[in-house]
Amino acid sequence: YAIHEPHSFLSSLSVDAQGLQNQIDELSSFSDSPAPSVTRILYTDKDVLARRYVKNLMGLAGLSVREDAVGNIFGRWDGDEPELAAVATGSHIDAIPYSGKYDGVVGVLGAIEAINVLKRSGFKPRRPLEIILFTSEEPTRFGIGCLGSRLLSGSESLADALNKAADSQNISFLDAARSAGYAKDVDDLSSVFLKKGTYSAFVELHIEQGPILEAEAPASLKVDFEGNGGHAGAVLMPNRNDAGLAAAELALAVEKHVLESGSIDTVGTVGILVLHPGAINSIPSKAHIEIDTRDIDEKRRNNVVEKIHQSALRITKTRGVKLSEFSIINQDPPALSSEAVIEAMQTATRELNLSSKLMISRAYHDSLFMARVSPMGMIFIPCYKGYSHKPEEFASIEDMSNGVKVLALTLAKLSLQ
Ligand code: HGY
Ligand code: MN
Ligand code: MN
Ligand code: MN
Repeated sequence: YAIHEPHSFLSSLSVDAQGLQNQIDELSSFSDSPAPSVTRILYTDKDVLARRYVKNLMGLAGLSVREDAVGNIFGRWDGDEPELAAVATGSHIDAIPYSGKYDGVVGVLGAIEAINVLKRSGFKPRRPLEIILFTSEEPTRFGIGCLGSRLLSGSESLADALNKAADSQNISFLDAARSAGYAKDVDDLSSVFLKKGTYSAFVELHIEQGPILEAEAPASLKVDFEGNGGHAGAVLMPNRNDAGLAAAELALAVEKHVLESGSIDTVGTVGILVLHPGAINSIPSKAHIEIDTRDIDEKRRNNVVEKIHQSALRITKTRGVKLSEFSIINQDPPALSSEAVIEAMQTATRELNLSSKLMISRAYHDSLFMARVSPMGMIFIPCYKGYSHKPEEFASIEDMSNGVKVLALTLAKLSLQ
């Protein structure tokens, strides 16, 4: 199973970089916000169109395509020994509101191009190669990040939670999935769980989204405060228990606890703050806030979560509001890449005369959960000023083309092991 002479094989790795850029541009047109921003939320019409676009490209690449009950999409290239555990790669195409067109997409369209690069070079894999388009890596619609990969990695709690989950319009997860053509006569989502040993390795190509190295320990919290509300003019200050100001105080407490952690690696923000009834002259009677806090050190991150909880309890006392919800949506441990996969990626990079360095990802990725079921590694390509989750997100054709070549060569190596 030796691949061709390294030099001739390496020089045969040619990426259709312009074609890849055109596909990225075309995929970005399936969006619910005006260009250059991209908004593509799980199971919406635009998400369904984008999925169809990707499935078509997988078919054109000669991959056999299948989808599971929640819409994880698999494109498979059987190798000489199809019964062996496959080498997998992939990422996501859902996009948070008003974000960019590269986050996740580079790891899906780039993976298809990597397969085309290998096919064009005449390479024949020993192990099957499989591309995975993970359903809903972003937490937008049902509040949980990495929904598809979390299920694939066997999360019983998520399989149960999704049976009862609903979005902000009160559409249940299963109804939303069915509207997109999934979860047909399925009510037990554990059918999505991967069988042990399905993959011998998993590699994800992704834009950097900001520079440092290891895996990330993300946590997200939902908090609701309730007060009596009332007329913004008539109720005197001593008689108020303003839920909005309670939420504002908790948001500032998040920042305080994060900054007090003693490490630059601790981060936190409040990305969602909803006030009810939402009228300028009505004292908020309800406030709903969602908190995202992360660290590369799990203990330090858990310490911040605990302090946020203490602050929420303190605020209910000092402000006389009710804490009607304080729930930890996810509090995930970090994941480390596998030495063997790192070795394959570094060798590939060296053979392609490209420079590389070990990195931490402060963003989480589907790799965080694939690491629970297979040796994992990630290939990051630079992106303009590390910008991401905003329309200015940009990766150059050269960097994407280099990323695709490293991915192609890494997949080739891992498929021969
Ligand atoms: O939030 C994240 O880190 C990822 O982009 N969903
Ligand atoms: Mn993202
Ligand atoms: Mn991403
Ligand atoms: Mn709530």
